Amino acid sequence: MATPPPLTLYSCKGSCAFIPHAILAHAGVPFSLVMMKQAPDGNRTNSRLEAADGSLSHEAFLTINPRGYVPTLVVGSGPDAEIITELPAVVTYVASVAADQGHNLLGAPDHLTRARIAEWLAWTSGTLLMTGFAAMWRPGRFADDSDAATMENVKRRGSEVVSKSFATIDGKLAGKHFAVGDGLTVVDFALYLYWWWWDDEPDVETRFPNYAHDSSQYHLYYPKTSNINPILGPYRWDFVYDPDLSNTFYTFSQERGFFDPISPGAFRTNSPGSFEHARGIL
Ligand SMILES: N[C@@H](CCC(=O)N[C@@H](CS)C(=O)NCC(=O)O)C(=O)O
Repeated sequence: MATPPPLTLYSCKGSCAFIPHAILAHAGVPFSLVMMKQAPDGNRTNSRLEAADGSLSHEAFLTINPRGYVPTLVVGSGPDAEIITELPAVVTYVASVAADQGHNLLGAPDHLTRARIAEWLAWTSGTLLMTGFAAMWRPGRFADDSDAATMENVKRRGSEVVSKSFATIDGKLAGKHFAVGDGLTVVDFALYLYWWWWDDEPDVETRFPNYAHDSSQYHLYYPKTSNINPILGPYRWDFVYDPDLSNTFYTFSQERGFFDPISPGAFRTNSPGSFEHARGIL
């Protein structure tokens, strides 16, 4: 079995970087994690991610990924390190490393399956995330954020894209347990994340029953994704449950608690130590 290269994943609570993080955890691939947070002078329109533990300023992060996004993956170290950005590329890379460790999450090795995986990753990150969720939650990326009415319009457009995308996903999952072929692939990890980004939407389970079946019912989904659930709780509590979707994007939401994936249906209350817990599980 090939020795995995040194990997450093830059991530952020509540973010899409959960997907590569979950894949690495699922496959038991060792990696270093740098958790980022919004800098005090950053906000939803002008995001400025910095290391949560103060080890990396926003400017230093931009020298690693000039777009300032997570996920960012550094492969190797020193002058020969390779930096991989953009979710589909990061996911493809970590899945390749996982395959070297005996966990095939890329489906059957045929041309059509490879194209289907690329198709799902491109569509979910390019459309569902970047024009759906981003418009809903980061409307200032799309238009002047000093104009409240325009912001509401952008958010509404974003939620229409998410709704339409969920309907598409639901249709594709009818009668199936996995998105591609008959086994677990990276696409299921992506769909898992996007479900819990929107699972507090009213009626979401009845509107999208096939998708709900696979992603919201942790007790059903758990066997498929094995050991990703322990990392889910610390990821989701602040982003998804930020009640006013304000500049507290990446900070604590004490009042809402977070879903406890180990005991489905239970909500735990945050404690100030929760962020340390997020780091401690790696
Ligand atoms: N096109 C990028 C988008 C990734 C993205 O939107 N990441 C979000 C978290 S889910 C982020 O880093 N937000 C911080 C920011 O907006 O600066 C990709 O595919 O990786």
